[in-house]
Amino acid sequence: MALTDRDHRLRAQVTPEALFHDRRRVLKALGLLGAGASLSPLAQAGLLDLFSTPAKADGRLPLPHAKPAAYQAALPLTPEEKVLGYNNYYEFGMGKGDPAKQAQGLVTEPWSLTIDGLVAKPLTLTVAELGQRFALEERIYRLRCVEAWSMVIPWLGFELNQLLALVEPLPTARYVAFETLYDPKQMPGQASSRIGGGLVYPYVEGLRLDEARHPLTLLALGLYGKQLAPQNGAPLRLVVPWKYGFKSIKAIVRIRLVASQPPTTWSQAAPNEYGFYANVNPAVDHPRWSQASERVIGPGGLLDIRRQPTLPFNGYADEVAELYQGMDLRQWF
Ligand SMILES: Nc1nc2c(c(=O)[nH]1)N[C@H]1C(S)=C(S)[C@@H](COP(=O)(O)O)O[C@H]1N2
Ligand SMILES: [Mo]
Repeated sequence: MALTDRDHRLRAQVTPEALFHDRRRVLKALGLLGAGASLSPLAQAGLLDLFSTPAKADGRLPLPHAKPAAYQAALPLTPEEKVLGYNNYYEFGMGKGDPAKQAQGLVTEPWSLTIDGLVAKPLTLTVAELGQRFALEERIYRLRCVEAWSMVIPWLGFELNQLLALVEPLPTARYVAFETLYDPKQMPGQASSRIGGGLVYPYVEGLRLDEARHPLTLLALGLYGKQLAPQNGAPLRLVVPWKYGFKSIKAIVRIRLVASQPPTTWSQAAPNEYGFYANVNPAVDHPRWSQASERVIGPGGLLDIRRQPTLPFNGYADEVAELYQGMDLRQWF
């Protein structure tokens, strides 16, 4: 799908600055910029979005990349300021605005990634080497959080499959395990359960080998044409667009090929609420809320609070449904 003229116009119009001022103007007109105004919960969510916005330039370097037509989805993008300001990253706190504030000091360079386990050629590469070895592509993907909000993000990355091919998985390898940096000095949530929500750290995730090899599965080094910001998982994170966002693990230091299903952080924390597969599925509700629809964090202003139906496999069913043929997706949620 190529970008239409309308997509280009949409993109050009929705600069972070324009959006920010527009929202302030609306808030002012409504008298909501003073303290104490009473707001509906949904409007409050919009206000929280506003106040979680990082205002200053962040020094992210541009990354050269191709724009393959197949991945330029004609979807309204979530503005960059919202992608940078509304995050889940419990290593830096549980509030949506915490990572943008608390992660800025994270040292992301130099950074090494080790790929080992059941492979013929284990390998350690720096992120700089990864960037040299693999050509980056821009891929516009939907991101659907298990909390029932969604974004559309232009990632920069390469297919994880390319990296897996390099290390040559052994026939006994059936799963891939991922691990975030463990450094409680830099990641305060790892040192304090009050900040980090009591998860077991380092954050770990996993995929079946065929999921990891699927062409949609991306190792991302950037978004919106530039390096990842710390709050989005710099310097290197996973993106698996048909699964709930918690599968897309940030700040990866190790990828291990293994024989059996590896433990994953959220399914360990609450096994009845978060499964290993975590495929986006409108028909299987979270025990505490419906997954039938989602709140769109899109280009709209404060008062444009939209919900849309959740799509099976987050809209990627044509590409990935075959991976799960014959599986009961209620059981393997
Ligand atoms: N290490 C780590 N990775 C993580 C998380 C986290 O808390 N720690 N949160 C996950 C969740 S729940 C989501 S929705 C996405 C959010 O990515 P974003 O903040 O870049 O939008 O990151 C995922 N990756
Ligand atoms: Mo999430």
